[in-house]
Amino acid sequence: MLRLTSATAGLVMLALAGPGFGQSHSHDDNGMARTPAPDGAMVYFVGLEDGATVSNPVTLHFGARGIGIAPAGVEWPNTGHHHLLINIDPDTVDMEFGLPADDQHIHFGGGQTEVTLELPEGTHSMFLLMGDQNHVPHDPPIMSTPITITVE
Ligand SMILES: [Cu+2]
Repeated sequence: MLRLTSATAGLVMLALAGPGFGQSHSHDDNGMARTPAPDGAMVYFVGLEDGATVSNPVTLHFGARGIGIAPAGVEWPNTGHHHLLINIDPDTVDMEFGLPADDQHIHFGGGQTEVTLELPEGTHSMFLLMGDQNHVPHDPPIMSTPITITVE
């Protein structure tokens, strides 16, 4: 289990309650039109290298290039908001629909660009994935290189 620090939990709660979240999707329908990714857009962890060893609390900083940050529910061109996926295989993410929200799929629907987490000791993989105003990944998805960090 992950535990958000109290300072960030409120922000995450806001993100979960934000507009556009909670729409149920059926794989029987055609999904919603995906937002095209701006050319060259990318997201990345700032100042954190693959294989790093860190200690709690762990603060992660999210970088974006070639795309702006906007809150969820706001339709502005060439923008999106960050999602942090922890211990998720990127190949298993359904890019056609809004991302789930749970301990392993953390939304930053307020436009936040950092989070402080208490992570269990051990090794964790993680990556960033941008979502549009409806929490749906862009087309093509704007995803960071996955990294693995060890918390001790
Ligand atoms: Cu989202």
